[in-house]
Amino acid sequence: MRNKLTHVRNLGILAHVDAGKTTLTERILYATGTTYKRGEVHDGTTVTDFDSQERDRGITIFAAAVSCAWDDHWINLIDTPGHVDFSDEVERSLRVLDGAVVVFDGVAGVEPQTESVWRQADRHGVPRIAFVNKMDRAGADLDAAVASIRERLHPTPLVVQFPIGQEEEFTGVVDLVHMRSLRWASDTLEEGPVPDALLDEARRRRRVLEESVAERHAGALEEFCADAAISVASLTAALRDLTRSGDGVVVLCGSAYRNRGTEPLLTAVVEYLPSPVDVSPRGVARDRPADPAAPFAGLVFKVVATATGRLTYVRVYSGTVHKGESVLDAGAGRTERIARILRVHADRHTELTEATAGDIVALVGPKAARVGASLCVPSAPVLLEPPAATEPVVSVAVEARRAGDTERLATALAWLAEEDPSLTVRNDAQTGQTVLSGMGELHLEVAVEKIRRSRGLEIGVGRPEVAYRETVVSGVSGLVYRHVKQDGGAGQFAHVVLDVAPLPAGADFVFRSAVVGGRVPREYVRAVEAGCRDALSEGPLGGHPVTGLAVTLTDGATHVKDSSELAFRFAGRFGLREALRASEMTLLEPVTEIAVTVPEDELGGVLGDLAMRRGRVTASTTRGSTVTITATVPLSELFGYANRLRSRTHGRGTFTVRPAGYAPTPSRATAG
Ligand SMILES: Nc1nc2c(ncn2[C@@H]2O[C@H](COP(=O)(O)OP(=O)(O)OP(=O)(O)O)[C@@H](O)[C@H]2O)c(=O)[nH]1
Ligand SMILES: [Mg+2]
Repeated sequence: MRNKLTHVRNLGILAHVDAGKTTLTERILYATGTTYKRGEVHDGTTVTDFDSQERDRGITIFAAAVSCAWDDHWINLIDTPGHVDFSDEVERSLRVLDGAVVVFDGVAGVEPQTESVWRQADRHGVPRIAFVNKMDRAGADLDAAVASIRERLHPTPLVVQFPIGQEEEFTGVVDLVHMRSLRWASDTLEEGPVPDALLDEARRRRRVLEESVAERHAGALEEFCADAAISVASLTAALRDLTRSGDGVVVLCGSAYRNRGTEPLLTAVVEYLPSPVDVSPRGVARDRPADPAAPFAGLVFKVVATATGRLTYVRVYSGTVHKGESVLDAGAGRTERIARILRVHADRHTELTEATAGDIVALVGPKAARVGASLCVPSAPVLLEPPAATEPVVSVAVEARRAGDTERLATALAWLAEEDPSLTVRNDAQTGQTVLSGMGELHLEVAVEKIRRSRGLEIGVGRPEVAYRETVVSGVSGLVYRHVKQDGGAGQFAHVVLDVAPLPAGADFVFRSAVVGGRVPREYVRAVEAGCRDALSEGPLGGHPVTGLAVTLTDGATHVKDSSELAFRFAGRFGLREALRASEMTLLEPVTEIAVTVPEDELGGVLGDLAMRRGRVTASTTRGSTVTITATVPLSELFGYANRLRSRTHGRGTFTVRPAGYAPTPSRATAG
């Protein structure tokens, strides 16, 4: 069964923090007979939240892989974290998945981080199914959730179910494709006819579904016009096509916690989401199909240190790899030996003798292959597109409390950064401190705690600081820079004239050449551009990275003997450095969009506090007696906000944050 590629599904579970991803994963494992008891997040007993910090904090931090079988299909599933600080972990998973189930809170609808992961999935072209969860909660409303999906995420929702009963009484769903009821009595699923009382509603909703499908699917439209209805087979086929093309999103509902809705969701995964043969991996040549007989190629998307040793997680895209073989890390040009191949089940593993196209496995043996590495047969190397890494925005200084531990801490930090490319470690030349940078306060806190727990080190941690950038407010034109060394021996001669101008917010760097008459040969122009990029790493205000500028090379001169690419690269670098010193620059700081939900009576205090944190309120929505405030707040002002909000609202307020780019700092921050 496992080898039939069309019967494999590689999917991720994605959503905002707390939507119920881990609980749903737990129920999927239970429904498929993979586990025999149902774990709970709040008891710290789930399969995929196995890390001690995940259990203590009640949130997912690391993406965990599990596999299960359903209806003659093999499903490899990755439970991802929902907290924004771990969005790089989601990005790495999305890179190797063929489909996803996006979980929505039936009360809250689309939440900020769901919107972010939705966009991530859009970028990767990953087909999705929507699961509106928590239908047992007071205030859960499928139609409202679907409306928010339509408004905020812009797909065409194809709603194939509606709930039977609300809150405590939520006992099942009407399946609009097969026009039947599915009810759960304790843990068993009972199929039956649509209850009389719901028949009209079911017919109306089926009609809406048929119309939405017919509008977007030529085959279904033809049938709809001819017969004024669409058969079950055609409807299913059309839903599959629309899901895979991204023209529609099938919506189901249920309650993971109460174990309602899992089985139909699994059936939808098998019916609608693509198999490895239906998707083309980016970067793989056409002659490298998802076929076990093709030459082997796979992408490393996760590296973890465990008691078993270094585990290298690989998505196999083509061919077959066997235990004991040597493979090529194509980017690094290094050969790695595969000692063992493991099927991963969260923190447990089973040994395999081979892995084939479509598989997600962990390898033991590779010593140096990093996240993003392409592994392949040495005779047919191929480079696969690595997952994108995000620039860290928050840093803390870390030091070993015991002088003798410095070396061990350095080793542990290096390991962390290898496992998680969104963490970086560097030594600050000025202060001599070791600086750990990451995506947010929680990200760094988790990282440090991980070292404490796994290595038993005592670590001192400094105050968090944000990563500033610099940008051009008004530039210069006609800046002349001459790089000349002609004092005997091989000389250097490069002469450039540069214009510098600001770009609109969000744009990074543009380089143009306006040199006429071949006064600077093309290879030297490229060298000037490379030099300018070198100069962007340290701005004149405080040595921060420079962004948001256009540089134009307007003129230059060469020397017959002494000009070289190196000389022009220097000229570009020092020329732009001088131009930036002459330009009006400003400091940029990372800003976030924060959504705070509080009871109405706490609103005043929360607004006052946000104002003190330089927050700018952009929206406010009231729902019953709670208010949600959306505001733009500099990241540096949000350190410690979680505790502050908790104490101010006596634990009744919640908030979510997501990155909103960079904005100019007020002058007081510039001074510091
Ligand atoms: N009432 C209700 N609660 C649920 C349901 N599903 C999950 N929960 C609860 O919601 C909380 C969060 O669930 P998780 O499964 O940890 O959510 P998650 O999406 O994995 O969260 P992160 O991994 O931290 O992003 C837990 O307390 C669950 O018991 C549901 O269907 N109904
Ligand atoms: Mg989770």
